[in-house]
Amino acid sequence: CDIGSKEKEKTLAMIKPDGLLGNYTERIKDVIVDYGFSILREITTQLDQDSASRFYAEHSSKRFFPSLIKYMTSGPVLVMVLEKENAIADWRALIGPTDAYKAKITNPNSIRAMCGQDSEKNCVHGSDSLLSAQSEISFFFEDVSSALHLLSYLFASR
Ligand code: RTP
Ligand code: MG
Repeated sequence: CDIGSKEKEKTLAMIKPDGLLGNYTERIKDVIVDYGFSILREITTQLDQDSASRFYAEHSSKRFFPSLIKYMTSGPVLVMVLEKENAIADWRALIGPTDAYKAKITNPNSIRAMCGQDSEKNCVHGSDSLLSAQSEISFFFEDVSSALHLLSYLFASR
């Protein structure tokens, strides 16, 4: 491979219910593509209590957890696997700080400044580490693709 070429990295991005309701999907996707990310996978789904609680399990003891689950289950979400060099950190930088109200002041060009409202309704999610990116991608995608893989393997070996 070329000297100086860097490994691509994958991250999980999500447009939360307020982002979909506010019709921000196309604007967010334009930003994603403008910044050089490839959208490898994409699914629109409705989280239920159980799946939202498992997805945000790290926050289960926080005061804001019940409200977070109510918010995340209030409508469909659009989940994407994004790929580029340094995708995890770059996507986190692009979405801006958790509190969208603060983002409008400190990071006015961020995605949360564009479509979020406050410390909860911040319209997008991004994985925060390599480990969480891997587990969040399998949470939504790998199970299906590995099941299909296994099926095609079983079928081919008949
Ligand atoms: P995310 O996981 O959704 O990308 O957000 P994040 O890393 O920036 O923030 P995190 O601390 O992981 O919080 C997860 C989500 O919980 C809601 N939240 N509400 N009311 C509050 O003080 C509060 N703090 C966090 C937000 O929706 C946040 O994105
Ligand atoms: Mg987080």
